[in-house]
Amino acid sequence: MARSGTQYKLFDEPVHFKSGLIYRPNFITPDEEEFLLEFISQQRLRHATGGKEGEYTAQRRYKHFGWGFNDKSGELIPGPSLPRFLTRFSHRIEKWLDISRGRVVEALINEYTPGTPLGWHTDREQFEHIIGISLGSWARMRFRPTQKRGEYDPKQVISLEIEPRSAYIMQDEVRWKWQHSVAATRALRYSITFRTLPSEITLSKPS
Ligand SMILES: O=C(O)CCC(=O)C(=O)O
Repeated sequence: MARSGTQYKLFDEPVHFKSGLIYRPNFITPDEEEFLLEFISQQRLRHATGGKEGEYTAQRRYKHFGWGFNDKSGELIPGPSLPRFLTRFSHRIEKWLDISRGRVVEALINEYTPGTPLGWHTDREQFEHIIGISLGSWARMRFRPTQKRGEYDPKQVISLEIEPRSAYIMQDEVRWKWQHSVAATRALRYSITFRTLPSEITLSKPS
């Protein structure tokens, strides 16, 4: 399922990669997946845009909840708490990361209709941990160290078939010094990307 020269055998135990990536199958149950998909079907999703000026529309659709950041200054902007249908999962993530309640402050629902890719990128620096939950169908997600001149040692690329109901954590190197991408999906897939506050930010009260 994961290829980087090594074949990993995945059961329900988390798989820890040296780069700081953690992959965990069956993070949520089939009933929870159904519950989330039902809520997502009630949301108005928007098409993502790309290019420097947002001049093209991507196939991927999304909806954002919680904290955001100022595009110009880059500062974090406090936002509303996550909606109730997500908090059961954000609290489970906080427990998994062993961080205090309320530190998962952002959630992004992504929709990938068949054939939708997500290009190589590193997430914006305003948030700390990145945690993704997959829903609906499989996807191939890839991770590679960021290189200045685009020269990659193919042996360093981690290619992971991420299953529905699984979760991954990006922290340490894979979070800050690597890029990740999603290959064009074969079937309809949703993901929810949760992000945590940087540890230097103190929350006055749990959200
Ligand atoms: O669909 C995924 O799991 C990846 C999402 C992602 O890379 C992002 O939201 O930045």
